[in-house]
Amino acid sequence: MSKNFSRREFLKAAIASLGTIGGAAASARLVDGAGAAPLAQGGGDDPDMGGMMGPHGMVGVVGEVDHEANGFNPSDLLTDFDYGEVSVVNGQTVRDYEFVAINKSIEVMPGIEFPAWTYNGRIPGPTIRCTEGDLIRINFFNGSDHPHTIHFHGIHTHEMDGVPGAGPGLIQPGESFTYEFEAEPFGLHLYHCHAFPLARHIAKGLYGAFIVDPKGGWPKVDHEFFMGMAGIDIDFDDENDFYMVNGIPFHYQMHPIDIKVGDKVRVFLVNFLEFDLINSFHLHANFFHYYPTGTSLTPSEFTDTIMQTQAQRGLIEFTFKHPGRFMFHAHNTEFAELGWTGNFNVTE
Ligand SMILES: [Cu+2]
Repeated sequence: MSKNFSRREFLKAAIASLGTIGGAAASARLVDGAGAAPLAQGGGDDPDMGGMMGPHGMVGVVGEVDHEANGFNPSDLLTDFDYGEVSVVNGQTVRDYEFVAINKSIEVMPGIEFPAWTYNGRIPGPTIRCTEGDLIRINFFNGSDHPHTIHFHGIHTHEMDGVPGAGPGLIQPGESFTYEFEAEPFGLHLYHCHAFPLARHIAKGLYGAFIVDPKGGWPKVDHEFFMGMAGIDIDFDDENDFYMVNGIPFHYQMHPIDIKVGDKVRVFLVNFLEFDLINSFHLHANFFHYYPTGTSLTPSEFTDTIMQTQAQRGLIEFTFKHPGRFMFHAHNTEFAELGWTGNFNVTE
């Protein structure tokens, strides 16, 4: 695919090529909100949606990726917090994790495979969750065919920084290393591979969230959801072709997140995006409190839209007053049309 082949052209090409594939399993077709209503009928699990069409008449997709073959389902990743193998040593909580870097083909859109690099076979990698002051040990084995690392955001020693030239540096295929540090400061952080070229190693899928709860915990809520925003550069031209939360474009548009009127909801939102500087999150028909990086218990803002540059993250808290189906999506509208869009299904 040539360098000048734009993402729009890619999208059109995808529509053209996939539209000719027969059979239910392979009937993945990108549909255009303006004039392709028949294509959008009958797909997905919710007739209210008119297939996969969002209320804005946005671009959607017909068909479903094979979550089982992928080894993860974004609906599960929302609440899949990994507390590790827990032990207590001299009064300190120790959390051990096993991380393996593996090459894996992920079906990111129906019929479209992405040759990903993953931590533990999923995108994003495990959502590490711990409490401030815990000792974290990540036993990392590189089972892939490229050198990788794990670089954690947070406070730690030079040896544990997970970059070339520090401590063990690059972990070669077949080799392993244990990253070890105390979890600080409390907040919402991330980890990712720091081998070069960095953007490529991250965009191939080597990233995940690292949540450090404050010692007394955050105020109690009814739901906590993790959302990792990112993009997919499917043709490796350093430009994203799809955008998504938790690995699969359009997933929460096809599978809305169920909550109830009056529920307190907390979203741990991380921007893992490469190749585009800014990402954003907009919630419909509501406002939310925003806690940048989650390092303070006092919100900085009461708003309905925030932006995050690369590696920025924060906590979002809200309660719906009215029932119905409400969108959340990037307010970079092009990102929304290329997959970064979803719905909350709010019931009484
Ligand atoms: Cu890497």
